[in-house]
Amino acid sequence: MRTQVAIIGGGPSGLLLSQLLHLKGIETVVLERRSRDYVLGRIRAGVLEQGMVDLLREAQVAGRMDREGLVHHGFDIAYDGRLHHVDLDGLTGGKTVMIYGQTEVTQDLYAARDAMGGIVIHEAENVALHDVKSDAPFVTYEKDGETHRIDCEFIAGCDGFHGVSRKSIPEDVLREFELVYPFGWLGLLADVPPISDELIYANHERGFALCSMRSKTRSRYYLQCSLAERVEEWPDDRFWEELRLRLPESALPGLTTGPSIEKSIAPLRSFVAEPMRYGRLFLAGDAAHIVPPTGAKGLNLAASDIHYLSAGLIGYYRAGDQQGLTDYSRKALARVWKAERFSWAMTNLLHAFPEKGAFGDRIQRAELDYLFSSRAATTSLAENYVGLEY
Ligand code: RFL
Ligand code: PHB
Repeated sequence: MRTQVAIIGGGPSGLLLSQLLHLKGIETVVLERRSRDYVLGRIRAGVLEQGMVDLLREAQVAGRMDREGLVHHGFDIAYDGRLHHVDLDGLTGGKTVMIYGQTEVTQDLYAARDAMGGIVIHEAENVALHDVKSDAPFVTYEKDGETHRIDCEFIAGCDGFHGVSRKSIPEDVLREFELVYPFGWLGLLADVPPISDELIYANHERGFALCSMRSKTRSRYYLQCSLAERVEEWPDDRFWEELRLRLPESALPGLTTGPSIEKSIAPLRSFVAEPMRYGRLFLAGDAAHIVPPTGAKGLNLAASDIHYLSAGLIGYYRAGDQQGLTDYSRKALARVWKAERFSWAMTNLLHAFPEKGAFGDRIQRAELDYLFSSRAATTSLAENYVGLEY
C-alpha cells in the first residue's frame, strides 16, 4: 500500500490529524494496535479548551459536541472547608472550557473518518517504522498472520506513551525529561447527577479529590491514592465514604452516590521527549509528552500538536513550503513546556505530599492563601486553565 502520511495510533491525536489532512485532500492511513471497542472503552479526559473546541469545529466533527457538551464558565477549589470560585470567564475576558468526554470526541472522529471513507486499520500488530531519515520511509505491520508494508512520505507517531514511534528515534538524538509523582488517581464513573454545576478540585489533608462530570446525568470522581493500592480494594461504598471525607460539608448535600460503571487507577507522571521530529517522523500527543491530569491538559496538548503538525503538512502539500514542518518541534515544545509547568504547579498545589514535611505543607497553604487573595494569581491560573493561545 502507498499513502502520503502514515499515522501510527488511532487515539484522538491520530484520528484528528487524519481528519484535518483528509479535508485538504491529503491521504492518510491510520494503524491502530487495538480494536475500536477497546479504544472507545477507555475513560479519560473530560475538559476541552477553547482552542481544541475550535479545532474540532474546523475538522467538521463538532456537531454533537456543540449540542451535548456543557460550557463551563468557571470551577471551584475546595480548601480549608470552603469552596473558592475561579471565574474563568470573568478573569480571561470571556474564555470558557467545554465538558465533553474524550470517548465522545473519539467516537465523533471515528464516525467522520467512516463517513469520508478514511482508512483505519485496527488490530495492527508489531508496527515497525523504517528508513525515517530517508525520503522514502515505510511502515510494516502484521494482521491476521500476514505482514503488510505501507510506503509513505511522512510518518506521524500518535501512538501514545507506550507506542513504538518515540522508541524509533535513536537514543543519542532523543532527550527525555521525566518526573514521577508518589501517588495515583483512582477514578470512578457513575450514572448519577454531578454534585454541583461546577467542577470541584479539593485540597485535603487526606489527599486530593476531584468532582467532574461527563453530562448532567453522568459523574466522574477521582481520589488521590497510593501507588500500592489496587482497584479491588476500593468497593464503591469505600470510594464514596472517602470522597465525603475530602469535600467541604457545604458541598455534601449535592452528592448523589450510585453504582460505578468504571473504576481505574492511573499513575501521575510528567514527561517530555525532545525533539518531536526525527527525519520524516513527527511525534504528537502522549507519544511525546505526558502531564499529570490535574490541569486537564493532556488531550488539549495533543490537539495543539495536531494543529501545528497539520498546518505544517498542509503547507508542504499545498505550496511546497517546508517552514511549518521545520518549525514543528520548536513551536509544539514551547507550548508543551508551559502546559507541563502548569500541570506540575496544579499538582503541587492540590495534592497531599506527606514526604515534603511540615515546611512543604506550610508553603502549599501559603500558595493557596495567595491564590485566593490575589486577582493577579487567580488570573494566571485561569489563563492557563482555559488554555494558552496556539
Ligand atoms: P492515546 O489516547 O494514548 O492514543 C494512542 C493510540 O495509539 C495506540 N497504539 C498503537 N497503535 C499501533 N501500534 C502501536 N505500537 C501502538 N501503541 C499504541 C493506542 O492503542 C492508542 O489508541 O494518545 P493521544 O491520541 O495522543 O491522546 C492523548 C490523550 O489520550 C491523553 O493526553 C488524555 O487522555 C490525558 N487526560 C486528560 N487530558 C485532558 O486534556 N483533559 C483531561 O481532563 C484529562 N483527564 C487524562 C485525564 C488521562 C487520564 N489517564 C488515564 C491517562 C484523566 C485520566 C485519568
Ligand atoms: C475528567 O473529567 O476526567 C477530568 C476533569 C478535569 C481534570 C482531569 C480529569 O483536571
